[in-house]
Amino acid sequence: MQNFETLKSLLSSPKRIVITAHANPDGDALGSSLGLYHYLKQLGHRITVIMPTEIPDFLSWMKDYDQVLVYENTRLFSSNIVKEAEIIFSLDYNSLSRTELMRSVLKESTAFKVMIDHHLDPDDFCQAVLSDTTASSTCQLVYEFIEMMGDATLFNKDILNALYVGILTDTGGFRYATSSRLFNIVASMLEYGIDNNKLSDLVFNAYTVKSFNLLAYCISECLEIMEDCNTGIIALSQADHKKYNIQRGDLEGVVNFILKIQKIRCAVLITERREIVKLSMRSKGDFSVQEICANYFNGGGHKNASGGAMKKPLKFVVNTFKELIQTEYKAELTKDVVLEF
Ligand SMILES: [Mn+2]
Repeated sequence: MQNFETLKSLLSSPKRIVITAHANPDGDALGSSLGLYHYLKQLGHRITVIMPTEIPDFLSWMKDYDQVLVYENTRLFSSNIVKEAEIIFSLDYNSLSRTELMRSVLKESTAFKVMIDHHLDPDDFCQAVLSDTTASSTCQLVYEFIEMMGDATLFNKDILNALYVGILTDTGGFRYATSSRLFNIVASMLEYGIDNNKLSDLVFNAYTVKSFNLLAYCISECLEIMEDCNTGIIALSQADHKKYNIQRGDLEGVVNFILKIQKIRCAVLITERREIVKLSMRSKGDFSVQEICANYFNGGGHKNASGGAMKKPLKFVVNTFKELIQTEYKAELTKDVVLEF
């Protein structure tokens, strides 16, 4: 970790600390933030966790969920806390743009900034950086950070439950982005008494009736399969958003369902918002949606999970995507994959 010693000495006396993560926080963003919060609290710091936008309801059982400030609802109050912070942690994002409306107040802050993240191509806005794209999740990196600090004795249930959530969500329940390094960490967590069954149930069996019906609608009415390209598309219009009263988080995980179809290697969820059309892409194996998002849709992320956006009408974006797949990626998407075990 870059500048680790400076950070360590800063943390050796009580500080005013702000922990942030990306807009539309997911299990990894919230889990890593709360995990770090429960750790730093034991060192005697004054810590505030601030998320740019609303945090998902299905994680409301997490310890100190109600202590998290949502910037979009508390702008002035939260801005003042950011301005007074001596250390700011940026978790699970690598570019200030990912914090949306928090961007400017974070940019102006003179606090010592720390990035802990696992996305590709980090921007240069932090003094201390723990960026590792081979890590399953930011939660894994926070676990390793606490170990690096020499504080493994401070691990407790609050920290580990929170970190386990992000490991579960970012690996899809240990289906991808795993490694022996991760499983060693998970083994230590289980030895500590973390309850995998209970946490997996809370994280993965968490549909509301509304979001479950919405998923059914997406699959039955909006799914289009490009069979000759092993690609699946779900596109939702503004009218769909109105009709189904779609809120932030309601579409969480929908895109992953497309990959459950045999042979599908590339999946995209395209949603039309008020002024922008957003794309959320997933892929299997070596096929990189990060490249597509970065090159054509002003975005990025991970090889197998990326996002992008375009200020164009929905139809235009859908057609752009389809054309791109047909002309640029068809060969790669349909080449035989030899399965060897
Ligand atoms: Mn993550």
